[in-house]
Amino acid sequence: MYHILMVDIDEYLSKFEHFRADPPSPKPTQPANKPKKYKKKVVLLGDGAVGKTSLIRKFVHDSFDDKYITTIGSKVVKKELRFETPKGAYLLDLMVWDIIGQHGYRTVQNMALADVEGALIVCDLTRPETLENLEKYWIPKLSGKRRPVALIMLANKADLVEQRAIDDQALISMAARYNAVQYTTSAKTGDNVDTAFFKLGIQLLFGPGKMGRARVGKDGVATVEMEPSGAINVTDRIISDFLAQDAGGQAISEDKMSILREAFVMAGIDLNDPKPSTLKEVVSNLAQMEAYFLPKEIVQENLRRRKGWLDIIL
Ligand code: G3D
Ligand code: MG
Repeated sequence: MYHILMVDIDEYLSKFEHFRADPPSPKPTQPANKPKKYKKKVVLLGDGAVGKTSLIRKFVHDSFDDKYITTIGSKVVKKELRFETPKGAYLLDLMVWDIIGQHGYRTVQNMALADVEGALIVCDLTRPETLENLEKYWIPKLSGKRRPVALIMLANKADLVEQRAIDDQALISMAARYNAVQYTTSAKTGDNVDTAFFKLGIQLLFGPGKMGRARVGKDGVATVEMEPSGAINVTDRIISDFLAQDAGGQAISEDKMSILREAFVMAGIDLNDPKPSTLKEVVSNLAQMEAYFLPKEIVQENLRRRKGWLDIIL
């Protein structure tokens, strides 16, 4: 049994609006080859009792036992997500970390946060202080990371309509400040729970770009169908990914803009009609330039991630 979920169209690259042209027309679906496999670590963050464990339990459809969290502070559960794209299938092993939400468990929390690539930050719609604490306590824990972390913000317990104490505007402006996609969810009814996890999966695999409809299986492996993403879309992602790199204060954004310009000029790219082959050159130019201000392993990882995006259109 399938039901249709809309994965929303991001506004995130509106700051690069001048790079946009008409979206590319969809390519015909090709027979699926061997799925490409990825493994990513994500974490749920938020105050105690906002519903982190319940959200995970709902998503993985199992009796997620949180006694490990109360004893050792964290627990990890794996869920395999399947994405069908016009370029074939992707399998994503999402390693979901649940942690103790009590402030002060710094060591445990920081262990769970090492190497994390995505986060669902959760507040409780009935308690405004849980939203404030995202900004005060939880988001700062992620901002020290060298690479950008995909961020989804969940306002949970949407079913408790009467007790709701946070308005939409507060949610929207918080999400906008941190470039996060935002959903109101209910771990009780399941509202938006799958959508949010799949959205995070899509961002981890393909960047925070424009994606299409998703079909999520109720049982077994879930499937998401996406519109093919065009070269412009991938260019968008590469640009924003490069700009989001934390250069340790060594490269101010003006420097970054000129590096970017140089990488594009060297490749001879036409931004109105970027060709995948020239984009490939841009990606390798950027890696060479990043080598001057980023650690080697980050440069390699950036290269691998951006090549992954190119894979979809090559
Ligand atoms: P945490 O892991 O963030 O600490 P939990 O939070 O998942 O343990 O949830 C804390 C309490 O909130 C639980 O109640 C849980 O059932 C409830 N809860 C979680 N999500 C929702 C939701 O979306 N709606 C409603 N109505 N309740 C929710 P108990 O009473 O079991 O402690
Ligand atoms: Mg918990």
